[in-house]
Amino acid sequence: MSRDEQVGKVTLTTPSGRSSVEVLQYGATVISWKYDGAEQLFLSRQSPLDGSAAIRGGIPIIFPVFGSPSEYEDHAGLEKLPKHGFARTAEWKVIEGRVDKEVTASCVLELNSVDYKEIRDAYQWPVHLEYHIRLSDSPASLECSLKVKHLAGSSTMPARFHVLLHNYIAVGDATQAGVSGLKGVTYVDKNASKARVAESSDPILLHGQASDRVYQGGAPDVALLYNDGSGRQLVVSRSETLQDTTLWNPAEAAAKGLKDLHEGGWREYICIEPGSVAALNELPAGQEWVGTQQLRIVEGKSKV
Ligand code: TA6
Repeated sequence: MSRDEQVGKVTLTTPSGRSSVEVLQYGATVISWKYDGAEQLFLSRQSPLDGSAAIRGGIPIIFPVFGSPSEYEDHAGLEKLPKHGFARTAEWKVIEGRVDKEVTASCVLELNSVDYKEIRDAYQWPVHLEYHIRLSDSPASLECSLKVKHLAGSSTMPARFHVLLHNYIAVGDATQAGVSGLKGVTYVDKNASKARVAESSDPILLHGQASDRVYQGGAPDVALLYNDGSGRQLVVSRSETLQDTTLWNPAEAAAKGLKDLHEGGWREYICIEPGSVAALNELPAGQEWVGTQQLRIVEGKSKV
């Protein structure tokens, strides 16, 4: 592991050199994951990386609210939070970095909500967040694990929160890529305001259509099919605690409204986002919650 304390960046590289990851302490945001030199994550060329605004790309951590609090009838205790909460725009601290055995590299970052007045003012529950990032060559994978501890203190009421890992997965062409693994899972279509439909097709092919769907429950393994002739896939798996899956791509029209997304950037990614967002988690004082995802590269069988 190497650290650039100047810009608050941690770089992890496996001993073989085949895999590397870059994490900013700003939001504990993974902004790059390379395997054999190929970038697996999307990062907008117009995204600020200086801490002035949320990052458009990589793996933003969404906590303690997904979307805007006003979207939810019951948003007690969350009303002062910004869209997607505070975790993705807070300055996290690095706890440790280690290279264990011969195939992995890892680091841990933490965030104490009580350390920041603006967080204390917006979120009444004192929580300690610990984010473990583990990089491996075999299998070629990136594991992200978030632990939330309710520190009790003044407020002994259960801490209320959503969690979501907002993966921007790089694709050659989002209008050709497919998403497999969600067949039969009911979803809320946020573009059709609350429509509930069970997914009938597999794979899902967006074909350049906007998608903003929250698939509820099941904690399925979801595969991104690049459909670029290589047969390669990226499989997103997760713990039962991250049981929901958001599938998002704004498509061309809505992308024009995203000032931090470079021209045509919407075609270069699909967001597959494991989360616990269909209902608020209620964590009793003194207890911990852990959610883990794994992104794994599966090489194509047919080398076309
Ligand atoms: O990924 C789902 C979503 O909630 C979409 O509705 C869209 O707003 C996206 O997150 C990006 O949100 P952001 O605040 O980063 O522009």
